[in-house]
Amino acid sequence: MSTPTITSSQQAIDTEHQYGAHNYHPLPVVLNRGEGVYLWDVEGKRYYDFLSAYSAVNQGHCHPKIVGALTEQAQRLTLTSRAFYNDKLGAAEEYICEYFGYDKALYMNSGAEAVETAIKLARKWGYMKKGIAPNKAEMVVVEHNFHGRTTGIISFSTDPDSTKGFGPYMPGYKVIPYNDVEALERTLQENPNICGFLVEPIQGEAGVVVPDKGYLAEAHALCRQYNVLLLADEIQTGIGRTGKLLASDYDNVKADILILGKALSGGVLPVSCVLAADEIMLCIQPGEHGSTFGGNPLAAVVAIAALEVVSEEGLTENANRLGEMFRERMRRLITQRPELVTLVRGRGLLNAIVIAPTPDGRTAWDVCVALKDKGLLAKPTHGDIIRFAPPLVMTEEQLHACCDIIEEVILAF
Ligand code: IF1
Repeated sequence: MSTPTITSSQQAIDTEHQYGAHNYHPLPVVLNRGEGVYLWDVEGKRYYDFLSAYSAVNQGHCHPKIVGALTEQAQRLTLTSRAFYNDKLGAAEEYICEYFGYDKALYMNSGAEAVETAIKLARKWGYMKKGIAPNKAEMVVVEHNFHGRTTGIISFSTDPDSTKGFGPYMPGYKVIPYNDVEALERTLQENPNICGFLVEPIQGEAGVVVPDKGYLAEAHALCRQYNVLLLADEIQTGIGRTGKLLASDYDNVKADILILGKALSGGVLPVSCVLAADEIMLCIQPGEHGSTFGGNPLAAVVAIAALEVVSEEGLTENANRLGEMFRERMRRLITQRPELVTLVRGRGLLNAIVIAPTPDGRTAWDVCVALKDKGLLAKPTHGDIIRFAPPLVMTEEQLHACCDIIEEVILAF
């Protein structure tokens, strides 16, 4: 059986259509190389990446330090399972605990796995430390949440596209409005069996929804008051993306359980991690949780390198500075095309614009196709929102070149 060779974008698209599940509707572009803020398609056309694989490539594509760590370790030892120790995991646990200020780390692979881990940890803590009756622990989540796609996580999704046709659903969740402290307080008052409040400090998939200043701080104070853990899902908003190391930092909140993923590996392989204090993390005892690849030595060295790059290259500060410039440029578009661009919002280099449908029915998708044709890749979400999230290594000059492309497309749309 010879290995198929892809020589054209259309051939790649056709092959995927024939042999791949149809669980995505990608923009019609086929990429085969990435470097920094750039991607190239099979025909050699270069693009600015304005999605960063949903914030997994904060450090830029194929960052040499991260790829170097990967390739060196890949020739030594990639996987032992946790049946034995390896000489890299302890260092990666110590490094990430020091980096974010926690006692213990539990490495997993995908973001959803880390979220499931955090939910199990909060429940265990609820039984062992809060004294909740067996199987009665409940979690508070918010409307328009996105925490992954496992059957457990979609059980508390409010998005029909994530949930319909996948029941039955896991019980044990209370859904409240986002950015609503009163709703949280009522729910905590009325339900003594709540072990945790799981929330994105800024909602990514919902369309980069930034809550009121102080929301997370007030939520954390209520969690403390009612002996409930705050679980911050920073898988998309963490690791410098929003102009702070964590989006929780905007409210000076240190979550009881911190959930990281995506850019924790700089996009070279799946790495996620859950961090907590000893009195929480040690509620999971030997043999009670894990995964084949969780904490493998390859992921361990990659995670350290990925975090070192963020610090060494000042990516958080760069995201903050360039984010201000970006939103200023986008706000000009509202003035120039108010009937088309109705909203700009975001923090750091996690931003979104809302596109109103045109009289002839063109939508945010058509804007993204036009952007692609001009050499910039972004993807719409929920029909009318375009998320703009370039790698945090972008220079000011590159950012303005990208804003020029967006401006050209919007003004001509
Ligand atoms: C898809 C969305 C973004 C996440 C947060 C956990 C996870 C994600 C805040 C799970 C993952 C990805 C999943 C990917 C597209 C992308 C996404 F559109 F789905 F919602 F970014 F907004 N928490 N988000 O954003 O992490 O298991 O994927 O590693 O499923 O299409 P994962």
